[in-house]
Amino acid sequence: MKTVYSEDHKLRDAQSEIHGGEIVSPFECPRRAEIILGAVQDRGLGEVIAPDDYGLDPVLAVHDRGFVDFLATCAKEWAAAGFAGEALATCWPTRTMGAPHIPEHIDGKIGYYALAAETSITTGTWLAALASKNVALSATDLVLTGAETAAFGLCRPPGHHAAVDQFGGYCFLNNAAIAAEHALSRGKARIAILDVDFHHGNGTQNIFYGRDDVLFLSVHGDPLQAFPYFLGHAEETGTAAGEGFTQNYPLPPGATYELWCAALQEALERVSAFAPDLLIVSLGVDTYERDPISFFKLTHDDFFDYGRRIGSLGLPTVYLMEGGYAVDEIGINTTNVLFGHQDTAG
Ligand code: OKP
Ligand code: ZN
Repeated sequence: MKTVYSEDHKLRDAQSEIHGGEIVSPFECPRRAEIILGAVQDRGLGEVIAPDDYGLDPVLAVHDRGFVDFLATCAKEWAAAGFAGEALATCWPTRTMGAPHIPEHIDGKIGYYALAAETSITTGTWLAALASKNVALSATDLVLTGAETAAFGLCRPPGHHAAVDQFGGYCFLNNAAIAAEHALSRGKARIAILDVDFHHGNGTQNIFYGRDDVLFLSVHGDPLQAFPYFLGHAEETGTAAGEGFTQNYPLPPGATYELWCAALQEALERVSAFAPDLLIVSLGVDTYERDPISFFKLTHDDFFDYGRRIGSLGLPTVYLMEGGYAVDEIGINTTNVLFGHQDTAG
């Protein structure tokens, strides 16, 4: 399987994350991608190639124009306002306010576009996010052109929390959604997105919630107990034409692989019944037993096992990297899924 990778991920190198009331060094760090790349090369998964540049059109097919402009200029505006630190949201339009206007001051504007406070915006963030969506699109094109039956986009920063006009949870542009929309624009009729990251893919769900051409399925920590806390419940199944095209599988703290795998099997049956032209896997390996911010208990072998299950569907498949914060072991866990896939898909 080929891997698409861009060094530009390194431009996203934030120093601050709000965690447990402290400012800590971010869990989502450049070393994550370096370790995954190392495992891809050391284990001989396949060729590693650089992405093409797809410009902004595929981004604007998914995200709001004002949001995109905000991401591109936020760090500059923050510095121009006289703030010394990295840009962080501290004020939101909350449940009692609505948002009748978008604030002009960057301190308010960042709150309007943020879905959480932990994620800072730095000067390199926008270029890294652009490179990450190029990685996703290039990996998708490897499969769309028929050159490959599966591909791996080593995206960093991740994307699945980014909504039409919101960033947060370490995500800025929704790589999986951008890839899905791109596949539709290239003549594919039905896309399935399977999100196996520990956290619910609220952004992806938001983007396709009213649509019947993109099936979204997510297995994740129960939002009553885990980030993003306000979306990802089992009763969220889509709206209007999209009714029945979203399915969530929230699982409780300490869920075993047996339980996790039963949910995955249900999701895979839904994928098969939908008969998509393309399967996009939002691949987060923060389901790992030693992940520092998650509560599932998957082992190295479990990643290989579920990769086999996904591969056995026999679908054209694009894996796009999302989370995973046990950095020393992120490479083995990620490549185990990809080798598992190859084991059954051939
Ligand atoms: C990104 B991805 C603060 C909770 C916020 C953010 C987690 C983002 C995960 N203590 N944590 O889905 O792996
Ligand atoms: Zn995650």
